[in-house]
Amino acid sequence: MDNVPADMAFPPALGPVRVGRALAENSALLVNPFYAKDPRASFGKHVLTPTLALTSIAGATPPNWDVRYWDENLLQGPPPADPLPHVVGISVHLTFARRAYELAAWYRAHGSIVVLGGLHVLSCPEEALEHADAIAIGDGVQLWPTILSDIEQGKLQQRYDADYSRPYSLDPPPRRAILPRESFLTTTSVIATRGCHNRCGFCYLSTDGLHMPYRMREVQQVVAEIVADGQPYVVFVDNNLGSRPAYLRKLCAALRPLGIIWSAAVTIDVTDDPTLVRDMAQSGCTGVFVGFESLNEGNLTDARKRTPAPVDYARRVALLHQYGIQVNGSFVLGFDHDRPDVFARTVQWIEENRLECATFHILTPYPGTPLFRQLDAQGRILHRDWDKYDTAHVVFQPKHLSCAELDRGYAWCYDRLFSHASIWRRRPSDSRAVLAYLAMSYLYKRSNRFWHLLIRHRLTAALWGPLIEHSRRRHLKFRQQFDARTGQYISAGV
Ligand code: B12
Ligand code: SF4
Repeated sequence: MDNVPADMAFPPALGPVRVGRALAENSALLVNPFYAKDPRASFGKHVLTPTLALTSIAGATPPNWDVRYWDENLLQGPPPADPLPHVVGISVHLTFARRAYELAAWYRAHGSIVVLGGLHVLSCPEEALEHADAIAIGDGVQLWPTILSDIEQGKLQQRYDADYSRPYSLDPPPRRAILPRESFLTTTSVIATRGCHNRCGFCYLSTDGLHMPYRMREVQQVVAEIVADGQPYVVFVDNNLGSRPAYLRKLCAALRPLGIIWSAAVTIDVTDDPTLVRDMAQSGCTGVFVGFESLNEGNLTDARKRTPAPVDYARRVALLHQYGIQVNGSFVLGFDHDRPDVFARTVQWIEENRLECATFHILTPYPGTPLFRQLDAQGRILHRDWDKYDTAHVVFQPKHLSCAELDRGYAWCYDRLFSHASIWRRRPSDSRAVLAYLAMSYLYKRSNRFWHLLIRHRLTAALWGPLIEHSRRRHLKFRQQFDARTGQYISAGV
């Protein structure tokens, strides 16, 4: 943790318990707990856009309840307790489960009612129940109004269950007004679809008991949310926005007149039809996050990932680039077919294909997934210290690598990716886009000290706002040129 400022390595102190504080009736506080930042990745990642979990829960809060939001990762200290919230709702992921339980104990000791929800509660309900007055398993938007109503009537249950089969369009819009807008690059995180046509063995979507069929929201609902938030840059947080190409095409048609720019996670098969890629670009898509996972076909087969063959990845990346869409590739390291050469081969491929950005993840068996069961049965799980299940630590015994090799290789990949040489090698082939690419790369990837200052002083939106607006204008200009004549984009460098 040498390169991590103390307030990004450790959670804020909670202070002694003071009983007898005034309790604010019908007030709910929604908390996103602290997690330690990875010194190898960009500190800017957390403030790119907020998670939709808490704004969605806020959107489902009945009007007679007052609701507030606190994200400990915005470095503004511990969550408020004066006056004491009547109910505290905490989102729990496995990487910050320990902190979530600490917060739960602290608020309960003061006298608040604590409700825990989120992915880890679904994976490990018994564990979560030990720390809460009630747990919400599955879709919190359906459960939250019932939980609050039961509290009002003094008949709170310990456990509430909902699956994800209800039509998605019945959900109320998330309440983004509760967010501290100055702290995020954009507050418009949006979700259009839920689920994925794949079920990779390592993905949380394969968790036991998680029934999440693919669901799409009405395109006009999505557009209305984007317009209401009024930001130039929109981030789709869907697991895979491209699972249904016909839906994506319809969405693109509706986004096009808005003049915004957007990015989303998709699988690489979105490039099966080049006209879909064109539609994405013409509607403002300037970047995609693609889970390539591995360049080794055996690994993809083992993970049961239905995907085009890795030998065809390069052509598909080139197609996205041709339409001015930047590619942020996600790679998982430590699969059973990975040997010590996996690190250099992966980074070399990223450089050869000029991926503007990449993220690396050490293979992590999330509890309840087929991968966890397989490694557990083989006696390869090293421990159940969930804090370390953050894809930056080795938590299982790899097959053809030692734990130390995997750990060193992962660090090497990031060091290499963020090096001047690699940033330069991956510059866009169109010289007009190079300057914008370099500015963004250096600001995002090589400015962690600066990010720390921006986050602490709540300057993220103030600094990035003009850059985003500049990118949007450039993109619109290129789009006009494209529409008018050339038939081909050059990178807008967003
Ligand atoms: C946005 C996002 C982020 C953002 C967070 C931004 C921020 N400012 O907080 C950033 C980029 C920082 C991020 C980072 C990471 N992320 Co992330 N992220 C997401 C993403 C894409 C969207 C989350 C979201 O908004 N979902 C939509 C909401 C509505 O769904 P939900 O969170 O499940 O919430 C529902 C229920 O769970 C429940 N619920 C949730 N909280 C609560 C609370 C209460 C009180 C109640 C009643 C109910 C409830 O109700 C909600 C509505 O139905 C998800 C993938 C996805 N599509 O979910 C991955 C995801 C959550 N991330 C994941 C991972 C692994 C990470 C990283 C560890 C990866 C890495 N190494 O960098 C890091 C580190 C974070 C950490 N240590 O925990 C995994 C988690 C896997 C797991 N089993 O825990 C996911 C699922 C991606 C994946 N496919 O694997 N992430
Ligand atoms: S393609 Fe991505 S989102 Fe879909 S199941 Fe696989 S890892 Fe999960």
